[in-house]
Amino acid sequence: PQVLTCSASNQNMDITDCQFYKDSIAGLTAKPKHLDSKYFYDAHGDKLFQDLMNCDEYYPTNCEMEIFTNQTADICKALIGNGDAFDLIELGAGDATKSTKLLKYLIDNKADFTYLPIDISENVISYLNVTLPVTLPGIEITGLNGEYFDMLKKAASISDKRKVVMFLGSNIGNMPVADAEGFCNELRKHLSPGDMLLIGVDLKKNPATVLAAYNDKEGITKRFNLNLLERMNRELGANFNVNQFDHYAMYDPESGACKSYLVSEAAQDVKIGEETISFAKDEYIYMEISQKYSVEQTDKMAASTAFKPINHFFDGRRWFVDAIWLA
Ligand code: AVJ
Repeated sequence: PQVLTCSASNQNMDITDCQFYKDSIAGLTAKPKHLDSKYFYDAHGDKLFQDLMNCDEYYPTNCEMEIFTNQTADICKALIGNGDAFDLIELGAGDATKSTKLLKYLIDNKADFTYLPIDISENVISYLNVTLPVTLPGIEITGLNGEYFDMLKKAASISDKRKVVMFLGSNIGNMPVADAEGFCNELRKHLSPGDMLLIGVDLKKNPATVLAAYNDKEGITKRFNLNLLERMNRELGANFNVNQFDHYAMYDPESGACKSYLVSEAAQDVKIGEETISFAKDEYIYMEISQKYSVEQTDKMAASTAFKPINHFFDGRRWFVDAIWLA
């Protein structure tokens, strides 16, 4: 099914029925104020995230690219297993640059698989459906636009093949640890023994390195965060003045939590639909967590959610791990 947005193109939709609206109001009327980082990814946010991946300080993408470039065959052989047909499902595919490394190897080696990218961004899925058959001739692709578990159910309803799920780029980091564990538990319930998860996790490292990645000099991370306010202006008819908000990032090396906030530089009122949201000067909106783990923590998480970690692939600096978890 199509995912509805609340933009002007859906004039017939009552804004108060829109999930983005409901979540935004709930978050901005809560104490402390918060928003959900999954809404970062409209077309503008997708573009800003691409810029982020290309900026000097944002290392996770480069680490995972290095792993997929240097260890392509080992990773793919582990995923192929005995060679039976499988569904390769990617949660949060984005522009699929990293997975393309693996997809190309799988196609060149005649692996029998269908690629099912799942993404919350409608923009991303239509892009992949059009471009991947051109860059990867012979690929079988079914793009799924929606929430992860809804789309996993849909994937299971159209095929009963073995499932290999990819959850890359430390997307798992966008949940606090307890939620991440709940997520892996839920994911495991959608899988059967023999299915696999290839999970990319950003590891704890020098705190200055982590913080710099979420506080880049060019201010791309700031614009990436502010884009969510701008998206509310575009799609919900809100009237945020983004010049009145500053970005604040922090990293706590003990817990591994890296968090982003937007701080109101003045006392101000913002209208969203029928609601008025008041900000005190210096009041913050908690925008995003990017949780970092130790390898031991990821292994424990696998075990406590009924997975068995069977492979670990690291970059040269051991800043990032792509692990294979067997269901
Ligand atoms: C796409 C969720 C992996 O948390 O590192 C990048 C998003 N936020 N810079 C991350 C993000 C700020 C990114 N993930």
